[in-house]
Amino acid sequence: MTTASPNRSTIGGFAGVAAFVLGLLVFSLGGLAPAGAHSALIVASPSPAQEVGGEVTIVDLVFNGGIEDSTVFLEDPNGERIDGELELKAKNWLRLVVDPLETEGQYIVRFSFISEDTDPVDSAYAFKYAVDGPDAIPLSSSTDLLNPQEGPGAMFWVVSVALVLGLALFAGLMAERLRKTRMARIAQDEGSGDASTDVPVEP
Ligand SMILES: [Cu+2]
Repeated sequence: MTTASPNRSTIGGFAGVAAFVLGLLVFSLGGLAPAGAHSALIVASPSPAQEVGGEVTIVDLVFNGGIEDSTVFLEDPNGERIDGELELKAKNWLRLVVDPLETEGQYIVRFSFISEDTDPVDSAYAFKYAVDGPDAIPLSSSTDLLNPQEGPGAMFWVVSVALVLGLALFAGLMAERLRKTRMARIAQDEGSGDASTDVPVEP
């Protein structure tokens, strides 16, 4: 009996290649995911549809990724454009500072930028200004949505590696089990005579 050894290494090799390809797939998907999406608005103050009052001079926009070459301006209830001073408070946080709003009614915040994935994004939302409305609350730098991690977090890699190792282990166990089954069958087929001496001893 000399076929058991090559079969075993063939199965083991196949399992290894399968685990490697799977691992490669998981890692490449993980690497592509964050780069494949536009940076989108996740938090704003005033927020979309919110009614604010008092002295409103600040519009904060926070995105789920980095932004570049940004433009932000307001349109007042008469459709007049209001420009202000634009600050990049963080790589994903824009602050527009304008003169205190006066005209009551709907304001449109228009913003455009180049997304982290190099795509241009052009969007807008509206809020309402009423002198007696509730105060707008500008964002503070303690907001945990600011400065998101670059790419997938550490937990993603830990889970990926564990998954690949688990799959490799499973494939190895299956290969070993298959080998044992096959050898048992061969032993059976060859009868109780000289088969027992031909089957290699378990390592
Ligand atoms: Cu995009």
